[in-house]
Amino acid sequence: MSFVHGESLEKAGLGAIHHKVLAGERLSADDGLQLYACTQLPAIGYLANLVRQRLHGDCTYYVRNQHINYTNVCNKLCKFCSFYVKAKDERGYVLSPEQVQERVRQYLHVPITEIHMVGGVNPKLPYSYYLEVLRAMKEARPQARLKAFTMIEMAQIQRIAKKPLEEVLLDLKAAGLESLPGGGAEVFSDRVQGDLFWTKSDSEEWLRIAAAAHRAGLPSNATMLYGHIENTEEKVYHLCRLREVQDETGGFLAYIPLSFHPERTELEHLPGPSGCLDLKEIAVARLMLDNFPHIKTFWIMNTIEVSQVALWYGADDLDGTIMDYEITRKAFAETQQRLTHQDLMARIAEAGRVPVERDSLYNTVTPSQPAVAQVA
Ligand code: V47
Repeated sequence: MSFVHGESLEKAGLGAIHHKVLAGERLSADDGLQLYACTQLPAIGYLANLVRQRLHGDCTYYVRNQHINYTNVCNKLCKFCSFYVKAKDERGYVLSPEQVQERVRQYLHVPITEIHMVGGVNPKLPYSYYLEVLRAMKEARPQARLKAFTMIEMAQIQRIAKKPLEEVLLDLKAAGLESLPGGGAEVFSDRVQGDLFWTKSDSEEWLRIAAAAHRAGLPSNATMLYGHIENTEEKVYHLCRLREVQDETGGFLAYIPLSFHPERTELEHLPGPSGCLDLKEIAVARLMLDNFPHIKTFWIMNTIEVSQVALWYGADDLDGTIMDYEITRKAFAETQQRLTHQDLMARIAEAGRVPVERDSLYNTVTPSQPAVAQVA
């Protein structure tokens, strides 16, 4: 099926959206609903790829990164999460700043440029802990960019700091923080929140903290967790609110739709999203989020194969080599949790795209001499 002359797009009911995409016009919330309702997945992918090509050509970004989870103790009790434990659980852990530093040192032989650190909301941790952990990482690996703490953790850090958010953000920045990951947004819906994550900050609070971080010079990512009990209207609302805040701050770097994995969660009875939905989320996001520079396919959750296809459905970023990803490790312990640098480049090339190594802030990393005993 060829979309080039637009007849197939007309047949798929996407003619008007096609015209807007060609003209670079913003899509409306109704357009978003129409895209989600469309069953012609390749047609949506074709449109998303027009935007992707315009913005990035064949470039596909990846980062050499390490994930660290400083604690799994969390008081939020989200039904979709297989990572957290309650305060008294014997499986609970908190890494000391020294232990976090040790984790960083473990991979000093690998040319990692980003450390992505998040954890549970653990009210036992004092304000000083967060600052010390950042300093410890920076000391061990001064060149790496620190991307840490979701908006939900930020709300807890401010609570414990008992200071205005703006001051807290500046303290964390002075301790080495350079950007924030996009987690904790889930779905901007009171209905879904009431059922799945009722103890967390609501959507407006998440957006308020993100905007404050952007104003403090800390860019962030944004996510949406899909494939559980959310509906299409809620997803379109989520995308539109992100787009509005991005119009105000310009601080979002990438949007990452997160494919829900029900295994070992309280929602284990749900089937979880299909690969087709994974691709649709990427494509609809690329079309709706016209002011987001990057759309990331998080291969750990989407699988590397679906992610390769996603590079033709609007995604321009694959995340990274990812040393030690814990959030869904329990859910799919058997699957591969890391790809070497060579693997990742080969997978991008196999998909017909051009690999470009980037750092956290999307600066291009120029290839250096391979490190001795390089594994990623
Ligand atoms: O906020 C929790 C989600 C998020 C499950 O910013 C789950 O570069 C699927 O935000 N199945 C954390 N998802 C991960 C995250 C992230 C990942 C990669 C890159 C970036 C970035 C951010 O994971 C949580 C939650 O929404 N999550 N449980 C689950 N069972």
